Amino acid sequence: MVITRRKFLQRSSLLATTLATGKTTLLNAMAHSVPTMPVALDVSTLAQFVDSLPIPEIARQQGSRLSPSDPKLSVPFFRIQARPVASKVHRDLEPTKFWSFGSSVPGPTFETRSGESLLVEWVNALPNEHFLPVDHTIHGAEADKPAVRTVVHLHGAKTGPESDGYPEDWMVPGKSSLYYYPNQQEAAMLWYHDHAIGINRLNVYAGLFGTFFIRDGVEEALNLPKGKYELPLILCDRLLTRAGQLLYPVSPDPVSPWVPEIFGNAILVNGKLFPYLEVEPRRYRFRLLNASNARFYHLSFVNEAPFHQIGTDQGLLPAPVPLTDLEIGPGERADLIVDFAEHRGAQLVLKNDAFVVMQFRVSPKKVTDTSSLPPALRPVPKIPESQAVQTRLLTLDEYVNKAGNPVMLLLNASHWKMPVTEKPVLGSTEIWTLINPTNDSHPIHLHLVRFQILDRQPYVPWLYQTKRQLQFLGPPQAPDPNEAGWKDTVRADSHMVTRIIVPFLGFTGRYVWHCHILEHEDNEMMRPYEVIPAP
Ligand SMILES: [Cu+2]
Repeated sequence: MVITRRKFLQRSSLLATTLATGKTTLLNAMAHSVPTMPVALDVSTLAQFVDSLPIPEIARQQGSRLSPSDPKLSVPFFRIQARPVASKVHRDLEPTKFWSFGSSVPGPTFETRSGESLLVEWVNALPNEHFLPVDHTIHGAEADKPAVRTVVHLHGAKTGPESDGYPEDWMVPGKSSLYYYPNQQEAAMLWYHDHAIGINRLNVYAGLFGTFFIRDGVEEALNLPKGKYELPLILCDRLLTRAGQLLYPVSPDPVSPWVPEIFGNAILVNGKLFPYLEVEPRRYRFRLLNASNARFYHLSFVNEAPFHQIGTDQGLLPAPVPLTDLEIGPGERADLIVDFAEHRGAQLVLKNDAFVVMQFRVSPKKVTDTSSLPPALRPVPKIPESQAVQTRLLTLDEYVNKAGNPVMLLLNASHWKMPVTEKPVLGSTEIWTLINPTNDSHPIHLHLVRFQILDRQPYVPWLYQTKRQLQFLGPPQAPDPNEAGWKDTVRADSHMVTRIIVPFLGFTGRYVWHCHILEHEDNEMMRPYEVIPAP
């Protein structure tokens, strides 16, 4: 795995990272433009492992409605409100003001089965003013637009375009949208989050996200740990003030407060800082989601305890992959099995490089574990490259000002509003070749579809930028073993060409693809694409 300097810095420290990159960050903001900006919390002063890990509540069905696809059927109906909440992230901090789809952050978890559709009325019950710094120079967030807008995207879902949360389909406070999720897809951990154009980074940072599980018989037949032995671990980092409130950094330019990335001083797991979880000495299944705006995590146990990854963004891997550490980028998910049987009576600390994330307290009492970790999980037939009818070469572009600070990012040098150029045919398979000349690793997400990673290959960026010549500096590298399943978000590493193979199935219509570093996405590393009917 290639680790770029920027990525190393992202991983290596918390607040210090934003200082070390020399970009427009909190330090600049504090030094130059906002003398009254609150002081960031020194998290090392807080006691660790004093709060137990919260588990988000399960979303509660509110009756049934007629199915939009078959009016003879009625389907479960949910009504979920985005609204302000206050939630304690640590015993010794005042409640933090968030926006959430539930009573705390993350919002409620949906539990559903493959092929069982449902309806959600997403309600905007937020106030009319934003509590985080909106940048009106950013496309879609101009001063004539309402400050508070939201639209919900279910990340990883095969959903019709009218229910996919197109970034311009936002609603203002007091309005709602009825979305239909057919769930015609394999078991996986999806997640819902805000996707409003130009302010998505602020709305997700405020807390507008939650998870959505699809189950199926293949998964159930494996006898994996379930019930209280299967838990979500939702990671997000936040910059907290001494008063325990959210701080979103701003640039030194008061007209354009956008910053290219943010890194918090606090890593929250299911909304808590340094939580602990009491576990039995047996197997657990942890469904990990990186819901952070920009942070890549590099996770391991302090005692280097081994574990297995059994699934990725879009469901089960062909076979468990043994690991002692795991990298997970923004938007990605990892399905993990940790067996605590060998650790009776021990306390295992999960860390992100040098930084403590959470603690597992293993009971000394012997238990019988009836779950299994089968050697084979679900076949993932490799899509042959010959199946692709089209190959698209797409660049990931960063633009800097005279001081070398990023001011905008684009996909294929194209703004959001430019005509749609990617128009795959429904039912066809394409190869998307992501050419990354920047110093960042960008997690690229395509809506609607699942795909497989073909390879990554180092290349000479300047030759491609000046002469459109792809000269490679080494052989193509196969995806990591824990990426060799169905994905919906792929790490496009710095100075690498990353190729994915994508069957476009399910629906025709307008969707988006974008970088899942939300600061990039908002400014404008996002493009529409359109699935067109077969001729
Ligand atoms: Cu990016």
